[in-house]
Amino acid sequence: MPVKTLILSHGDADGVTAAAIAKSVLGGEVVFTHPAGLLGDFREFAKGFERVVVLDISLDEATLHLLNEELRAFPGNVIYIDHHPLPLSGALSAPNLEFLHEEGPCAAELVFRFLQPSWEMSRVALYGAIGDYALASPWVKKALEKWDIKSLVMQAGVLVLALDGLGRNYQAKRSVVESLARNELPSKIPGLLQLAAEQSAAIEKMRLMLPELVKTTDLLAFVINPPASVGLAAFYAAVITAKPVGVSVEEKKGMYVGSVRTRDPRINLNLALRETALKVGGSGGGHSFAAGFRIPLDKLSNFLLLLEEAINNQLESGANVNTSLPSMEM
Ligand SMILES: [Mn+2]
Repeated sequence: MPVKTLILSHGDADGVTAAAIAKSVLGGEVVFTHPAGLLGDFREFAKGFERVVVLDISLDEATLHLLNEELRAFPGNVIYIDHHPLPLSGALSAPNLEFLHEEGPCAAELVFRFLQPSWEMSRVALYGAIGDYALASPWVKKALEKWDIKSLVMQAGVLVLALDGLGRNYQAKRSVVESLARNELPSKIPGLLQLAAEQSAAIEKMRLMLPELVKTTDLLAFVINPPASVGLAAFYAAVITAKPVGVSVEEKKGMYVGSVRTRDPRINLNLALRETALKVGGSGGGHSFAAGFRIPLDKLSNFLLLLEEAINNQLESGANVNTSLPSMEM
């Protein structure tokens, strides 16, 4: 009898590919979650499973201790694989928990290395690496030598853009995980090619509209409710205004949910967001060059002021030199 497995994973390309690789080895059901929702989703869905696998979910400062208690009380085993910087207050530990954490590689690469599926699945891990701009690892460099780069980049692009277009359509994302777990080409999965083309066009349209939508301060370029991906709105907002940091937010369920991007290796967005979001009653974090946050709607201007101040402090102290800035060229 296979171990009854629940996979709790992030809904972006890295999370979806990580889930597909895990599913190809362990089987199981997939539920998508996010840092602030993990505790609630674990409580809601883990019951009745013998093993829970958590993938690509940044540990949330505010709920860390409650989550740890929840994992300890779970009668089965937990595998937690992630690559986001750890909270300042520590990590998880429990006798029934395997906690695999490494910064630098994407989560899909870590899952591949940990679970050792057939080599064929390395292609799926590479889609995740491209989605997360995590191409600098030794494993990725070796794996890239064994796949034709043209098809690989095309397939990764189709997958990443289509997943972006699917948004919160989790049912469709679960069926993408099924197909990827069988290593089917993204362009052969019904609907993805068209969705990717539409998403690409929407991003291009947004990029061309950004000069009218973007506002700036000394260090920040920001966009409220962009017509396409908040991550790319933040990225292009910084690029077109030549500001070190781009911020974009959209309203979701009475909160502002946002993305922040930088190309400046002296800036650590994870640290800046973890402290500033908390100060306005929200939560935030991620990677040093790409991170996210959720804050109450009425706190946006306050939050932007605090963020500006935090970034300014980092630039002046020069303490957070980040040498692993990934290539954004791909
Ligand atoms: Mn990731």
